[in-house]
Amino acid sequence: LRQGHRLTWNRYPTLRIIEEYFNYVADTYPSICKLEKIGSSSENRSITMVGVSNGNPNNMGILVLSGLHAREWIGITSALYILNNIVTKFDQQPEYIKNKNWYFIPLLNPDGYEYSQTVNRLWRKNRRKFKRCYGVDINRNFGKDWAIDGITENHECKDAYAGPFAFSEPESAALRDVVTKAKGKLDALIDIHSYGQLILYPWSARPWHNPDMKVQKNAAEAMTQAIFDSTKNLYKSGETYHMVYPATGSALDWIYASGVTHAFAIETRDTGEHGFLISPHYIEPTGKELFIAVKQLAKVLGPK
Ligand code: ING
Ligand code: ZN
Repeated sequence: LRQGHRLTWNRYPTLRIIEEYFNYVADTYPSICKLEKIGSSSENRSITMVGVSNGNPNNMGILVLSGLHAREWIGITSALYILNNIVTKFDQQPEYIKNKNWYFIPLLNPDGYEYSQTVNRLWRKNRRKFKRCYGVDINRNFGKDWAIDGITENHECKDAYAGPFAFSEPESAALRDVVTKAKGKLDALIDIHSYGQLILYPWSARPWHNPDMKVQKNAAEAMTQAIFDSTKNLYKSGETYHMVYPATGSALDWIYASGVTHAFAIETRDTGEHGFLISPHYIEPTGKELFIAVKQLAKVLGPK
């Protein structure tokens, strides 16, 4: 299937269709897209990053991440939607979109995704095998304030298990290595989750403000306003710790702490009516509003 792909916005894609789509964009838009295998999952599936760039040496970098949590299917389709809209209409994009280095990792946890598609729809973690249970919560396995709530040894049956040590998992280690390697060239992060309609910034594990909170607050409010102006759909914004719940070892906190000032997590639709089980009918409207948020962020960042 070198010339085509089976990704549509009418249903949630299988892992195979997502992989096929990655190959399709790389084959179809070779002058701006390249695939990088950034790691292998514990069940030995590839973790893929799609880089999109016009090669301008002054570009700032934006990392769009999703699929840390297996059951959050609409977050994954939202990242794919953004990727698709940027690459298929690249020439029509404004300068503040074209002059960025985009790093897309739409499916950081392929093992969990496959399991949630075939066995347990509400699976959250990866599929690492422990004595009693399976799985580490990738979004609790990063090395900033890792397991300060003690959800480590003997907690492997919990949905928010932090793992035996920070970066114990191939998925979080792969992302750490990408961020470390991009050092200084990454300016923003959008980590997409579902659900709640929230734009979140650090800290997640601590109740106090981070030093860049005002900058993030302004950018987050610009994003929620842009979504509202064009869709009348309401997103709220704030610090994860206060808006959601305390969360240790998150990708958001670690990536921010490693120097990415504009670091956000977005919780997509809805506000709880359907939650993780949101109908594929919402893939397109949710993708659209996430693209609006990402465009607004790219605009706020401006050219370097
Ligand atoms: N929510 C996130 C979670 O990991 C979050 C909330 C976002 C925590 C960003 C920390 C950082 O629990 C979902 N739905 O996964
Ligand atoms: Zn999540």
